[in-house]
Amino acid sequence: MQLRYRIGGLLPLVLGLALWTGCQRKAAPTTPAPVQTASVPVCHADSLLAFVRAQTDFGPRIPNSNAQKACADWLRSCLEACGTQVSVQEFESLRWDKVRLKGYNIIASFFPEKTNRLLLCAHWDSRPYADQDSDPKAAQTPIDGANDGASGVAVLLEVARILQQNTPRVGVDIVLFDLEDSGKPSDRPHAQGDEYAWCLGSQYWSEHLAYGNRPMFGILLDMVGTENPCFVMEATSMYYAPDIMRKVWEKAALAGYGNIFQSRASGALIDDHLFVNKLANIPTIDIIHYDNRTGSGFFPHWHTRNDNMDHISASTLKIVGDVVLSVVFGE
Ligand code: AHN
Ligand code: ZN
Repeated sequence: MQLRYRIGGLLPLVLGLALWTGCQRKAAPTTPAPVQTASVPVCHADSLLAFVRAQTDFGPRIPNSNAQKACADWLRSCLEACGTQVSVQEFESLRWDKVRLKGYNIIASFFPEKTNRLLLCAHWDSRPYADQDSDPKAAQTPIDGANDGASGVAVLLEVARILQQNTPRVGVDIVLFDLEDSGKPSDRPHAQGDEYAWCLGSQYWSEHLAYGNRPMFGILLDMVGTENPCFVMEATSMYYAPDIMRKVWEKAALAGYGNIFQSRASGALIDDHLFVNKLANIPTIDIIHYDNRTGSGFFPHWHTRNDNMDHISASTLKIVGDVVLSVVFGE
């Protein structure tokens, strides 16, 4: 009785399994082959860290300084070593107080013959004033800008190194903007048009863009290297390039970084992407550490003397770099 019961219980299961495997076998020829995803190269954490340190070792890369010129030369040769054409766009702009600043935008064009192209950009200058420092006496001190400046550039130098060995279907323009961070110090009275005192390099680049193979879209990296990163769907990016934002955030989520690339919205920021969108008409998003639940909204050491190498995280840099590579090699 007990035995018959057991057999009776097993039989449908065995039959069911046979039918199921049979179905599987029959269905196989008509099932489309899985989509072949091109293999995507990844960043090296050590290399990323070394690229940040190499920049901060010059000291603050502030306008009209020796460090600025030395770092510009180094960035140029670093990109040239990746086997591509590099040009340096020299220009002059007026600071908020009408002081004349010399600037150097550094432009590397990978696979210039390709018509479908992407723009990857970051600012390489550092802020001349630690005007958010807890010590007001530091307000005149220039900062290292390890996160605010060097982090985004480090990711792009690593992408450049990888582009030397791996060829995506699209061409890539890497543009390192100068004079992003010379905006008015926070203790000065606010005036209309102050936003134009920021992002002088991207304004110049966008206004002097030669017609060629224009990038289809752009990604700006800013403050992408601290511990506990938080990237949100920033409103200027969502206004000009919502599809790009969703595309990049989807790639990040697929890679398991949905907790870092959050689907929350933020207010509109003034950053280089605003001018690239407005003046160059290239839909461009900003991957920027922004958490509107805390103080300034930016990372804790923003515009302070503590924005230095001590607070740089190799794993954050690698996460951002790998997401950028998944976009570049997914196009
Ligand atoms: C302003 O604070 C106006 N914009 C933030 C953009 C920025 C500053 N990125 C780096 N430093
Ligand atoms: Zn800044």
